[in-house]
Amino acid sequence: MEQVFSYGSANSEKLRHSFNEFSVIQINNIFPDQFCKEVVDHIEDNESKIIEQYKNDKRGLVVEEVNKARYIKYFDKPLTYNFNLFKGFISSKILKLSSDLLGEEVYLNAFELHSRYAHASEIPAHQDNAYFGLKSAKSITFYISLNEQYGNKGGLIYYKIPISTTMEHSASEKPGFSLTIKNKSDYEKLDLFNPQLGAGDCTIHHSTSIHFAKQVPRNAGRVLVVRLSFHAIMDSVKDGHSEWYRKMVELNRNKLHKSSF
Ligand SMILES: O=C(O)CCC(=O)C(=O)O
Repeated sequence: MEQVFSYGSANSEKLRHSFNEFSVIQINNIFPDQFCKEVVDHIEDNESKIIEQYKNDKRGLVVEEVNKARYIKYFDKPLTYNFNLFKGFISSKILKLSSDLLGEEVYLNAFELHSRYAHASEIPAHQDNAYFGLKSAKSITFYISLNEQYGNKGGLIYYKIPISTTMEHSASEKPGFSLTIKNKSDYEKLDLFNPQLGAGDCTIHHSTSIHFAKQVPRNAGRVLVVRLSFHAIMDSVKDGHSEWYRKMVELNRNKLHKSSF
């Protein structure tokens, strides 16, 4: 079954079928190259200014130092920072795709800018709903690449698994991603989907999709990503999730602390 589509080339039933079967699909050319380039140029030209402006927002802005230069790794306020530049990403085509694929009325839960650059650390295999803690896992994520991005150069790689298969998570030993699937044997024999993304292409994954990324090789170029997640209006967070998650973050910190000695 097809998993890679060009924007507008397939009807919603075909897209949903593939999405339900694999929990991730790829849509090429969802945004024009020129728009992506404009956003990348703006971020790169104004990076120090953004870092200075949001320096006290420890949760909303994560900065990493590479070769003595400071780069945005994660930023959760692009819409507040420059609504005019980013508003194109919350257009009706994205909203329509999310409610068609999820089969639910949705709301925008998060709009973030992510960046992967040479040496960036690996992302452990996880399902997003372990972080969200939604009762019905009714959530969908658009991962829109603003540059070329490949799985073997540190981009996201997915396991092919039908939606709604839920795995147990525990604290990871990696920085930036506190959770990982507890038992490797639950997923490691599954087939992989390794997206090859150009600027303006995206993957769309369900919150039960299993995905990970390898460390970015030192010769890889920097990749910027706009990541949007939508939750179903009817879904809500499980009782006790926040306490469980806080405990996992604590365990993750302890593991990181131990491994730095
Ligand atoms: O680029 C990243 O930070 C990884 C994002 C991720 O794992 C996700 O979209 O669920």
